[in-house]
Amino acid sequence: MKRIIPVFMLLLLWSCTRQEPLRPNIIYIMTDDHAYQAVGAYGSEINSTPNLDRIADEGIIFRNSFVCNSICAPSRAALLTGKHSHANGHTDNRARFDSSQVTFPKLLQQAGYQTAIIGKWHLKSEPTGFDYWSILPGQGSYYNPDFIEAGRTYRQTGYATTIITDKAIEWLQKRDTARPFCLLVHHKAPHRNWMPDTLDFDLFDGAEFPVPSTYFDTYEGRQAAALQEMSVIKDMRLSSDLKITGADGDSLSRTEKDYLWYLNHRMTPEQRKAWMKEYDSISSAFLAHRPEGDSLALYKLNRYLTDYLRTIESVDRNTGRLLDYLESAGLMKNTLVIYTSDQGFYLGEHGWFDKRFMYEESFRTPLLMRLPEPLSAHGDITEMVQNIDFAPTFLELAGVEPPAEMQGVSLVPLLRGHKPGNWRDALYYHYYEYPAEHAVRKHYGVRTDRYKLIHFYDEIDAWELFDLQADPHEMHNLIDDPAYEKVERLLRKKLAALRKEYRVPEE
Ligand code: SGN
Ligand code: CA
Repeated sequence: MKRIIPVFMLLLLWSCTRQEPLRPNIIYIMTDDHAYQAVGAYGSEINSTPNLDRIADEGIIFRNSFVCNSICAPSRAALLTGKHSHANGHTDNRARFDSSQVTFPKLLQQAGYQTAIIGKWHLKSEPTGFDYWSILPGQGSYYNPDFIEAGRTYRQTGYATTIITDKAIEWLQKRDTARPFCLLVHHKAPHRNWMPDTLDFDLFDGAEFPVPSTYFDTYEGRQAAALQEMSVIKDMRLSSDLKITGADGDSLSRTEKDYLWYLNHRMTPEQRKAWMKEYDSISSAFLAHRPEGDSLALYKLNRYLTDYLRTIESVDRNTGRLLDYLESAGLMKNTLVIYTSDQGFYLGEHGWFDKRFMYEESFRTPLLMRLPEPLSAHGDITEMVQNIDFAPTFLELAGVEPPAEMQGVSLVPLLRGHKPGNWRDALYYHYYEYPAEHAVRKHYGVRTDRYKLIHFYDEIDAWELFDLQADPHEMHNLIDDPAYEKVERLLRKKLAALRKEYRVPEE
């Protein structure tokens, strides 16, 4: 009897603390290059996103969400595998995804989930682990995009963001309602060259956006930042990026020729007519008073942001359509809805567009979640999370033990409203794609809640240290400042420990 009581007590305790897997539906919406600076819920000063904000208002907003490698295909590989780039083998956009690896869609499928992916894929090998996939080849097209579906390529007339949303809703309508599902909706927008839907041409007309305080950065003390080729002023093209035609005179540049070819060969006559009406008048106004110097710099920023934000308007509107569908189908209660981006982006900060650097604007992503019942977290989550955490999170929710090889951490305790005392206190980051477009040098680094240490290596050898509290825009490299010697020592130790923990090979 004496022995039976403790066993009985233990069993009782176990049954009380054991959480039944929720097995909710999962809808993961990911855009391509959507900066948190352009999301209403994050305090955007340049646009509003009421439908994205609805996810945050009814759920949670992650204040510190990051990627492990700020570029498209590696970010997608990290999402699928729950591993850093060196561990999943997908370190840059040129790689081909090794689809024989363990991924969360495969494991969800084995656990009885229906899985689907619609939209941008960018991993070269065919998707595996999905019951249904309909993907854009490569970067995809904003207008009349091609889709690859079960080995067949076909073109669909319309605007990519709307078509991808239509396809998502159609798939939801046709699915087997007896089983939970995981649907990945991967938009092309707002990727370069920022081609808006003709519906959104009246937005931001003639707008003058606030100029980031770092727009005219001269990169003192930051060697790699000075060497990049992603400057709005120097590298952004008037033609394909800003849609100004005729500025080249008679000798059209290759990019202008490509842009015109796209308008003439990809668009329908109606789309082209609406497009030309909009951009011919913008081009004429530009050519009539050709701005120069600082006024050209500001003109380019405003023109860039106008089109970038117009493409986001369509993402917001279509996300609203998807949320409305979930509501009307009675799916809100048992579906986890996530909105995020494959990485952050520069909207003129440091004078830039594009991403790649470990600096805050491209390292961070927006991350909003609307939770299924009974997950009870609400409002802000401030713990540092990273895109390698999605896979273990989805698996835990589905009642599947995440494989030991996954390096991310399940976010489920945070979604339950708990504040785990031992949450990670530092993040590891590593960017590899050099030499390549935009000329961002290879680098890796560590970020804590207050400091960041970055090592640019290979062709250059430069260390940077930032105090994010004193210098949130990362303008002052403190690596040679004796007052920060102790901080630097601790960060180097932390970095070495993370590289050991994640088994990062020596460069
Ligand atoms: C294209 C863009 C680049 C961008 C890469 C990677 N150039 O090559 O500006 O950095 O994609 O983007 S473009 O002239 O073709 O638009 S990613 O999101 O796929 O990583
Ligand atoms: Ca991207």
